[in-house]
Amino acid sequence: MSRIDRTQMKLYLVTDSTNLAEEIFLKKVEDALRGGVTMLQIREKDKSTRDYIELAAKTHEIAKRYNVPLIIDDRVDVAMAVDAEGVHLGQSDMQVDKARKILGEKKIIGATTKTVPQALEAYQNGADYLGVGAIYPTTTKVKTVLTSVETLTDICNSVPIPANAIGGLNKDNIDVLKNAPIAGICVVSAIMKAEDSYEAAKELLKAYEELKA
Ligand code: TZP
Ligand code: MG
Repeated sequence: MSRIDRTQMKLYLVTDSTNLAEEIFLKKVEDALRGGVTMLQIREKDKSTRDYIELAAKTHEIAKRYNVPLIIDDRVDVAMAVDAEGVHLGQSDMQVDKARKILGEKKIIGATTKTVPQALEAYQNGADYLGVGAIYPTTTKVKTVLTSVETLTDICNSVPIPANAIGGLNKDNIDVLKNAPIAGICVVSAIMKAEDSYEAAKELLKAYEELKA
């Protein structure tokens, strides 16, 4: 059973509400969805559980209008509380098999993997997709190590589930991904920090589609 379609991974936006008023944050998310974002993850590291749930619920209402799945970063409980479409788990978060037990068969589970053994483990434990990176240095995630395009390619080829690339990506530097068998790109700053998130999403999607044409 497939909980996710490869084409939904094309342009994956991971949000960051740091320094943004809620109203501006939600507008940016909606602008990005209008611009063509195909999958959305809310990622909050500093919020209380209650505030995370409240913002996730509001974000989910918007995502539903665009028929885009909302994935919750790190937190299986928050995903359940807002009935999000899924959760994204890193190597220090809840194990994929444990999350699968809690969430059941219908929810999407994504996993961050940096090596082929991690990718195989995530797949065998029930992950639906993989996030791989950082491809370029990023200020969004501190202490992340870089992943080469070669390792990214090996990961994509090691499992039947879709994988996307993340980390410092923008419309002008994705050429390195031309031959990598990824399902899409994942960005934070390129959309969240853009003056116009609608234009930024539109241009990124166009750049990615041209790259892979
Ligand atoms: N995981 C690896 S890099 C990264 C995450 C969450 C952050 C990517 O953010 P940006 O702003 O697109 O570089
Ligand atoms: Mg995490």
